[in-house]
Amino acid sequence: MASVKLYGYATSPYVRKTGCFLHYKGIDFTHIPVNPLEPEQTIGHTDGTQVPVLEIDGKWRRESSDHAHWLDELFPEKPIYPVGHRAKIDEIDRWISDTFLTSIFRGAIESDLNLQFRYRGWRLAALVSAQTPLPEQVRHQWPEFLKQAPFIQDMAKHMDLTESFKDMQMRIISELVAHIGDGPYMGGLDQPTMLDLAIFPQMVFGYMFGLEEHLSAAMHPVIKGWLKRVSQHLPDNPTLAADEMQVNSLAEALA
Ligand SMILES: N[C@@H](CCC(=O)N[C@@H](CS)C(=O)NCC(=O)O)C(=O)O
Repeated sequence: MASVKLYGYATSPYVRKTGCFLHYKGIDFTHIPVNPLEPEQTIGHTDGTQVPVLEIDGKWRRESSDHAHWLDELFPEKPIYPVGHRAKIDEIDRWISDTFLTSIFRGAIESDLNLQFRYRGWRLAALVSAQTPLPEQVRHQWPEFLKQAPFIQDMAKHMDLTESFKDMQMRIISELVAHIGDGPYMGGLDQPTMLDLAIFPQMVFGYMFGLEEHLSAAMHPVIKGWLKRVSQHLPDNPTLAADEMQVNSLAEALA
């Protein structure tokens, strides 16, 4: 049996995305939590700090979308990048990478470190600390760390910050609804693909792990129906965050 390791912290949307590829395909893997302040302890062999890193039988790769392609090459069952739909998948995947996933960081880019942002940052620090314990002082300063993180500042350079945060969120939700269309899965496909598995964990993470009080995405009937369908292909906690940190049940929110 292949040795499959996924290195990363569960607060990274990209790590959750690769985690869902593995869960969906039913591949047995080990999640190796990475301490974001001391990544060299776990991913020093990559000579870098970026996660997720997927390692299969000693070979490793970065870049979450490439992970989907690589996994299908090595484990063809339950394809998530099916031949025959690749042009459509590539197109929507560009939207996911350039627009949807980067939008998750907009709050860190624009927030003025108000109390709401600090609570969010502290909760994220607690989620990281559950898997790679962080000193109390570091947890306390997590909101500041988030704002200063070079990779987040780099993302800001590629965002249209003239569009308000609220307008951006509304636009992205309507674009997501259009990509789901009549479903059952994104792009009108009959089975989940890397597209659904990239978005799903991001939509549920905040609610399941105490960053949001309500599963706001489920207020839209199209998104709620799609969340229900995708959830049936994944474990109860597909996010890689520690089970003991879960505060809300997804199944109840989707009932
Ligand atoms: N395009 C990459 C983005 C990965 C990424 O931005 N990861 C962040 C965590 S959310 C990271 O590792 N940042 C630290 C760094 O780049 O040093 C992918 O899809 O895997």
